[in-house]
Amino acid sequence: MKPCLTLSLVPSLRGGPWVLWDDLATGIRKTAEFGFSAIELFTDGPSAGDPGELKRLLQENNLQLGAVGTGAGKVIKGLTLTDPDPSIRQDARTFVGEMIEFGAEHGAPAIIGSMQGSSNETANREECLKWLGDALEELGEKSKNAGTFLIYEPLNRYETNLFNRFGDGCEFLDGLQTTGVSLLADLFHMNIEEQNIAQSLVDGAKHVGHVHFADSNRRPVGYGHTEIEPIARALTDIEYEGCVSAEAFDWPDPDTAARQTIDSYHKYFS
Ligand SMILES: [Mn+2]
Repeated sequence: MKPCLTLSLVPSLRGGPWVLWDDLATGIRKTAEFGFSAIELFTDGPSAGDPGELKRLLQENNLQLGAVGTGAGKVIKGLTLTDPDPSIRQDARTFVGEMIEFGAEHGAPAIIGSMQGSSNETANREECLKWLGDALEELGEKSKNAGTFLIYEPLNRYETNLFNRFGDGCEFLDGLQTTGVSLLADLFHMNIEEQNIAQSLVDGAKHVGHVHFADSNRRPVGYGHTEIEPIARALTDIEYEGCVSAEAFDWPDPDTAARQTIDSYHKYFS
């Protein structure tokens, strides 16, 4: 497994669930110094820093790009893959496609979280699931062809009404043609929705492609009440080899949050 830290390059979203808020060079240097082996980036679009800068910084600091988030498509541009307006859905697909290409340049998958949207009075659940499925088919294949995969994230009930539970996400993926999509196990969302997080990970083992490592209150692991030990054991038992990525608040401050996360990682995974 790879301990991974999150860096937001979008200062207007301050207060969101990312640990570091530095510029790219500082964020990458700090991530390596804290002892992480990967970094997950949240950007406002398909680039970070000057041309060539990200590749150089990752190499210099011996760090992998763990994943790129696509949420800016929704929170900044107002796009989702299930908007009732077909032109907005198309723009959403185009944006995610660009993010896939951006991540793939550095060997990293893109994450579809809030970009999945929700059903509502103007678009019923059945329609939304058809649009989401079509988008995942196309974008999953695009990811595969780019040498990576796509990550779909079930969210808790307050953030989407499409898929909240990990097992429902697994079933949805099983019904798709593409094999280019895996699931994100976000321990914060799962602590709201699952009966037993560890068991859900074991049951859905083949689909686990990324982990968001956060406590019950979205603070760094150790600052909430989620019982991490059985979850860590489940991830070890299923031989999960991907990122364990701190999508957590920078509480009480970014450096302490990063240190708390890497300490928790070593406590539970070694
Ligand atoms: Mn997440």
